[in-house]
Amino acid sequence: PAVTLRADYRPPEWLVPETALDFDLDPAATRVRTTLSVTRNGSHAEPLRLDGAGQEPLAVKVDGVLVNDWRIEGEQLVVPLAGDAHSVETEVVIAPDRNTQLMGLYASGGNLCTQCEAEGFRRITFFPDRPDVLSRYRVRMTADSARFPILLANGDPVAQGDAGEGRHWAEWNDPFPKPSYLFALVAGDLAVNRGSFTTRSGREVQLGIWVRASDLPRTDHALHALKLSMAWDERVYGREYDLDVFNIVAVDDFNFGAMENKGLNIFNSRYILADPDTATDYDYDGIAAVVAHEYFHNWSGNRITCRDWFQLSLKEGFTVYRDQGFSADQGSPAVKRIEDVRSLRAAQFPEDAGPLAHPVRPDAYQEISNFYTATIYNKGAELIRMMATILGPQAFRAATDLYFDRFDGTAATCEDFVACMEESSGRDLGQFRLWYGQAGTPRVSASVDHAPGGGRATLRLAQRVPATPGQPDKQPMVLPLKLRLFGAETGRPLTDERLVLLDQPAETVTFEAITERPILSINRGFSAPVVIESDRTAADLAFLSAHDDDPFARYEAMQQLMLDTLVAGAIEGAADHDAVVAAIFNTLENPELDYAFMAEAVLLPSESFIGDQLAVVDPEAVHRARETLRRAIGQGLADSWRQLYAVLQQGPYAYTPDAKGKRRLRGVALGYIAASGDADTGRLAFRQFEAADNMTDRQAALTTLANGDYAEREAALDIFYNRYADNSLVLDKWFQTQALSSRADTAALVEQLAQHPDFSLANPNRARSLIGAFGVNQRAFHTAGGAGYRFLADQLIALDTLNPQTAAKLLPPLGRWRRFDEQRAALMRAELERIVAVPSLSKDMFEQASKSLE
Ligand code: HT7
Ligand code: ZN
Repeated sequence: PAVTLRADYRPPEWLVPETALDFDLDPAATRVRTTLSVTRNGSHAEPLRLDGAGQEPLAVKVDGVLVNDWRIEGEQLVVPLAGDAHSVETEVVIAPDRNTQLMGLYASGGNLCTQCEAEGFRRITFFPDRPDVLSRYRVRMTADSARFPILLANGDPVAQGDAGEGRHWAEWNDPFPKPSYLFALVAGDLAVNRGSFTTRSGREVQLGIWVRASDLPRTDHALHALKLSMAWDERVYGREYDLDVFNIVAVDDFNFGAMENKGLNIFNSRYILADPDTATDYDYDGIAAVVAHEYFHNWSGNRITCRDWFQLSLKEGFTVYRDQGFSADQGSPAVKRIEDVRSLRAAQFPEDAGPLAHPVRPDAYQEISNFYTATIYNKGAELIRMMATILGPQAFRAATDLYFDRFDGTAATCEDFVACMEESSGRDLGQFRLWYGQAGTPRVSASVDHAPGGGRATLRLAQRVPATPGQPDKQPMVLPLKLRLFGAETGRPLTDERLVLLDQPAETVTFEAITERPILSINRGFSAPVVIESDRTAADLAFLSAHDDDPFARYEAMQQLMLDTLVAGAIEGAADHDAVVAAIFNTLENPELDYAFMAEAVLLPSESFIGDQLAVVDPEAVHRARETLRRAIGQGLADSWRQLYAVLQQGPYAYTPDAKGKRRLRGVALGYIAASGDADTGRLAFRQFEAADNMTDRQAALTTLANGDYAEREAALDIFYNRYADNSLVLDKWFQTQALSSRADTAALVEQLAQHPDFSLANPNRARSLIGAFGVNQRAFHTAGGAGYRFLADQLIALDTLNPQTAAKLLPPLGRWRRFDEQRAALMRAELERIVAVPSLSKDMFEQASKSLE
């Protein structure tokens, strides 16, 4: 398969200042007439090369005259051009209703919509489909007036009218030059929730959230989040919106979360639709974060885009960093940081340690869609965060101002961004750039020496970046580590917080006037995305979990304490649980902590994360160790959980930080009550399930019931199913809850659920809710015998024929074979080999599966 190399980047041979698109929309046969004004870029004799995918040119005109000297090379349309500026017209017919890949123009729920990032535009029309060709688009759509009364595209609406014979037309004009991946149109029968926002310079922007009419009551949260995002970007980054309209359309069939098309965002409906009865607090938070993320792309992505796809993290890492800041400002920054680090560890750390590891700025790809990864997005955001930490808030803001000013209207690189950070602050980020090129999660060892009675403490730090595919040797990185010392006897801070930039393989840091044994608080706020290996004792960690003034460090100490206990339990079959139980008790009793933080702090690490700490993952041993500790916490603190469960009961539903925190902690309390094994658990959970006036409480109860062997389990699942049978987003939860169950028979149940009449691989949300959830359920997926591996491979092979992108994203659990015992590893490899051998496998799947075998 063809490999695209970063080093091969060349500027485009032809530019396209203007693009006019004329769509005659029809689900079965849509005619697309495209007129490009093209100009030669530099002096060369190359023909114009336009990317296509699957379509045939029905006609090609140059300067209005039909020509026939064009040719097809691979999937490109090659048109010889004599002069330096021409008009080139093409005509194709495409079939949106047969587009199961959901890339290009496709049908969803009777409507038509587009998805062009990364290379979907070429499935609509012939075009130089690369992000550094910026063009002004004018779009005309003609469609059946009854089936498609609403016609939307990028930019501003300019005209509309009747086309006769029951059809109508609309024209949209986007004044901002943009790459083809930001093109969008929507045609459908949609209702709108309208709002408006006045920018700080006085532009009144018409906002619209477009959904099917029955979903309209579930759009207020998204609209509110959009207004908050617009205000936040003005206040925090000085960025204003730049068009008179901003539309969002929700569709049910979508490969990703959402798409930031200029002025016309298209969303997976799960990131728009919410009401208390159908969406959890987690869903509400996710909606606000994704609405913000897509809106923020208007500057970090659209006004300044990427020169090539190797620079993807330029827009994605920065925009994730921006949406994380937004969400932190809406609620608790500490809890948000904990959530972000938890998802980094769940998705990115394993990616960085496995066969698909790649740098934040990759060097090569076969299929770019495979690079929309946790590394590009979440690790990319950590890189921006580290630069912000190193520069400090004012210098960082000055640097982003410089970046936005200097590169507005252009296609830029990660290097351009770092250079702005450097130029604006005067700091040398030469070595920091290694973060963009070296894959792998650095490991930092930290130990403190202090002679009893002495005044000096010496902190010894050493770093090591593990080898990753294609990168056997690594250079030391710059690691910004925030740290502080606390006194073991008095409990007082012995130092201020310090920012240490570890840029050598090993360094020592000394602290004077340290009069008692110091306890190290390190990587506070998770200032660097690294693994810390320290010799802190259980007592030290328990101390920090109770007294550290940095909330993240406090959480982290508790996690480490739990992890040490769980790893000992998994390896030795037994562990002392007392320190964890006592630390949790102290946390629950601390009046200074809010409920949301408490809930995060007392949750045990996931089975996968515990597995990540072992040389060879033993899924059953991990499960046993975690369940044993859960039971010890449940039983040891039974009174606390019961009391909390009662006290945290609330009146009518409210979506406020306090109410959310209470719901979260109450759900955690229910989980620990269940873990204690008390006989009334099923009844208690079922009562909550029935009495709940919101999905958060109902889902928490259902999860508890689904994980156990309760008499009420089946009834709850049936009631839930019947109540929400016509709501596909909630049915996704029904599938997902069962696929994530910790029960021993989950693998068999998931196989049955794949035969359920409501299960379909054609809808990515549904596929992810069952197949994706099963893949990350360590115990179920790795059930001895390999049935889970076979099932996943079968599903992926089937899904690949419909939607290769979604299939390829669900493959990584099979690629983790090196982490398991020989028997499991052989079974996993066999399934990967079976996948690779499938004739006509997509390049998406081939790349993921073949790399996973290497
Ligand atoms: N920038 C968007 C990426 C995206 C995407 C990528 C591949 C296939 C389908 C897709 N839909 C959206 C989303 C974002 O990061 O905001
Ligand atoms: Zn994004």
